[in-house]
Amino acid sequence: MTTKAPRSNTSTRPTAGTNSTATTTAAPGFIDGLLNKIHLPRWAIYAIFALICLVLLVCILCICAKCCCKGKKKRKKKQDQKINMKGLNGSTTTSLVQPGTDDVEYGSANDPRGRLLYSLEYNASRSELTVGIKEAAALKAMDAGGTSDPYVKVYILPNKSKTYETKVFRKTLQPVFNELFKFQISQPDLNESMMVMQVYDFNRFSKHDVIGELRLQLSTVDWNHVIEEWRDLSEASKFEQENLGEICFSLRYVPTASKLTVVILEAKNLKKMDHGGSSDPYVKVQLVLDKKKWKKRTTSVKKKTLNPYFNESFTFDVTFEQIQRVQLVISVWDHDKMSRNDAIGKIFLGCDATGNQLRHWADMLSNPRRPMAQWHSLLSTEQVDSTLALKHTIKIPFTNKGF
Ligand SMILES: [Ca+2]
Ligand SMILES: [Ca+2]
Repeated sequence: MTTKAPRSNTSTRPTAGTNSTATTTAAPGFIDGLLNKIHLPRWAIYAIFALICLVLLVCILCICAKCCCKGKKKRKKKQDQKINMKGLNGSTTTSLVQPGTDDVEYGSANDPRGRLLYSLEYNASRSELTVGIKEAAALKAMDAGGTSDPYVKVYILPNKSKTYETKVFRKTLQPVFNELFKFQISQPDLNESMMVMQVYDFNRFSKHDVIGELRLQLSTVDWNHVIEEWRDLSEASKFEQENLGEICFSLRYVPTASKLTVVILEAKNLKKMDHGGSSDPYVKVQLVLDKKKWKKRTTSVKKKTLNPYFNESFTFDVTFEQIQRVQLVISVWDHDKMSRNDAIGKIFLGCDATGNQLRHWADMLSNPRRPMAQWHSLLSTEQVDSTLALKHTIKIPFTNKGF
């Protein structure tokens, strides 16, 4: 304590002196006083001062940089929002993964969707039209990572009795399909029909997106030759895609216990069937064996909704032998108190199903004991019924018809 007191006295002395001297010497005097107060060597004080200046400079630079970045981010956010609004199901991640150069492409109205190589051949004596889906090129990327999982649907309008689908090719924009499909159609009908070839992007957990399509008036085709040509895909016409809605259900098969469990989970965007712009949906789960109605169960009715949530489970006894021949028919109905119930849409699964339905069925069979859930787009009842009636199931020798 005693040593400190005189020191403070000596430090005050010069400051008092500066007050009496000229103003020009006031500043150095004051600094000298301060420096004397701090018990550090001069060089250390200068170093600290320099460091403080440096820190301040860095801070100022940081603030400036942040201001600039904010402006950029805002612009980028705007771009991302643009893509999201344009994008279809599940493409939110696309915008996050690949912003920047692709933005222009997403925004433009007539963006290229790719090309399709197809062939057409008509055999008049057999009234048979053979459509070849050869390959596609430069398809539009629909998934995150800049790829698609393309497959092609082929059907004839106005009598859309049969819809064929090619295999799905994973993660490619230039699939080589090389598949042939045959339609029975008379020559007069041919001249009044239109061939539709739609390229879709398969998605495991969401609705499949149309990449593009081709429409051909068959009356304009010269049937004297086999046609084989590349054509640019155009945007799918919204007019014809009657949206009946989608349904999600899970399938589980336990071969050892011979149990097939169907869990009707939910449906969405169902077609409005009632005057109030709504429906009262319920779901019928039906098993068909050898073209005979075999077993049937029904969910509860959900009142006035187009997006019902059911989560209702149904278990059927189906042997391993039967599972290979059975058809699972799932139909969504609108309940009406006063009149007959109307069918909203239908689909069927089984070993002789096609496309998305066949995939779900195959997934179930190849993953025994595991529930496999998937979304399906509903088809018109007429279309499914005609397909079911047309089915020529391969006869497997079967001895025990105990049902
Ligand atoms: Ca996909
Ligand atoms: Ca109703």
